[in-house]
Amino acid sequence: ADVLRSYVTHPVMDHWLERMASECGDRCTLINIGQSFEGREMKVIKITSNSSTGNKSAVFVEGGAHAREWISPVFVNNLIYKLIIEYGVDSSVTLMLDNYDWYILPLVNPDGYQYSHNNERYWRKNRATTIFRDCVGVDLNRNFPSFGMSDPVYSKHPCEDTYGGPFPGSERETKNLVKFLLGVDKLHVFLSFHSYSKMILIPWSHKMKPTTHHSALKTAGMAAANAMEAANGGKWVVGLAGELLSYNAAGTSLDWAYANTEAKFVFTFEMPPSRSPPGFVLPESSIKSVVDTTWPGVTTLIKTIINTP
Ligand code: 0X9
Ligand code: ZN
Repeated sequence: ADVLRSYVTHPVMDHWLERMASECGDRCTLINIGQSFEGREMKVIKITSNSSTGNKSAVFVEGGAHAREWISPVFVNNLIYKLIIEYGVDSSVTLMLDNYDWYILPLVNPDGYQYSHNNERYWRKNRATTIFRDCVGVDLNRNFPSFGMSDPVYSKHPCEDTYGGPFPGSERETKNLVKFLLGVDKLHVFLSFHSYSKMILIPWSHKMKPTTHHSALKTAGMAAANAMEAANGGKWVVGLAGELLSYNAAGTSLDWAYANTEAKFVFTFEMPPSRSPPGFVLPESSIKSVVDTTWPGVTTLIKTIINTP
């Protein structure tokens, strides 16, 4: 299959992932982690190296938690493509795969993603029904069963865009991902791709306080930001999620992964552009340059983290 350079619908993206996995052969496995509210399969692709001796640490990558942030899944698919095609060709890819097994979920929210194609371009949440007939959807990035949920830093109202759900971890998509991640051995790195802002966010997200890993996270994030700037990606900023975005958010996958898995290198990339317009509606003609300028951020981040306990 060819690299994705357009904003495709869910069925097309799903087919693309299936083809990539089969063309990849022994180095790849597709893992169905469960179905979304509307019954779409959530598929994680596991990518390894030939020289795999087993027992490597793992990197997990998620995209498409928010339906309208289309650059996220397309970037994650480009990441998958590079890890498959450029192993043994590109030295960064080879290093990243020789040191880690990669688990990648391009679409955390397949129902919302398809709805943003068919119905409402600015849709954010999933498509679960709520107690209000006219208000659909839970913000999956407020639904992770992490602490800080008692603070009023997510919406309890089903009609709002940041509705956290009836209770933490209520959503099928969240449950599937939580269950899967708790089963990943030696998870070391957790990367979440969102848009937009050109920021690298580090925890905590539910309060403006640093974690005990703050300086290591900040150092790695700064290295990534510098690499993206050097690749003509312009200025990226790195820091506490709540501080940079000026609001706290509970129930994010970032906080949950940090608090509940072995992974302490947890980052949310708020991808380009830096402002609106175009905001979430980044033209397709920008995909290639965004991929090319963001990719060095990922490779540099991983290289900085490798061998850091
Ligand atoms: O609000 C979110 O879920 C994320 N931003 S987005 O524009 N992609 O929706 C970021 C959450 C990060 N945490 C905090 N802002 N505290
Ligand atoms: Zn988002």
